[in-house]
Amino acid sequence: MNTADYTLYLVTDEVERCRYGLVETVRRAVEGGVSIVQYRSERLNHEQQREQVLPLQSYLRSVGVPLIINDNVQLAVEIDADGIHIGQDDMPVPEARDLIGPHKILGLTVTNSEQLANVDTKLVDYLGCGPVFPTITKDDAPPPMGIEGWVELAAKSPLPVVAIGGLNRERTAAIRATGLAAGVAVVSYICAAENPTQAARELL
Ligand code: TZP
Repeated sequence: MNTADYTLYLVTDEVERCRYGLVETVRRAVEGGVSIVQYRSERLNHEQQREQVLPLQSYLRSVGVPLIINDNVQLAVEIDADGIHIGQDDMPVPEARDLIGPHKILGLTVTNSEQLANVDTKLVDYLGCGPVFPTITKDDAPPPMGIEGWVELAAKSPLPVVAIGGLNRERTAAIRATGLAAGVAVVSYICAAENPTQAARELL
């Protein structure tokens, strides 16, 4: 299994919703303690994503923070990212693992027990579980599972679980208090924050 520090997992928003642009917002957040970053764009095409992610990758390499690419497995391979995160409707896990090789991090989104039961623990490194709370960031997100729903899934998980969806300071504290989270993942709480460094600190 490949491992990473998932404690504070920043998923990037579209650049126009990153208050200080992509790299500067991430830089400020890393200063506040972000331990891993996922590059995510639902709007840009492959070339645009590549152009946008390269400077981010070069910054993250300089500070030793891993870069995960959302969905676009091909891009992750091309730029030699540290890993990928895929959803249930994206590329099948075995195909994604074949493409990235055995040493990269592979994260999978799980939203219910049936999906959890079907996870191939030999191929997947961690699970993203959510949305825990309502989110305005992901248009096609399923209904929120609440803390109880999240605990039910996380308690059964054979892999490290990262909580996502509508997380702020109080909700993150509640998730961490369960003792079941390998980490918490946020988009808007950090990307839209006036002070991303402070926002990140609040989630630790
Ligand atoms: N997957 C489930 S919820 C979500 C993703 C990518 C978005 C979370 O964004 P926010 O702004 O932290 O609620």
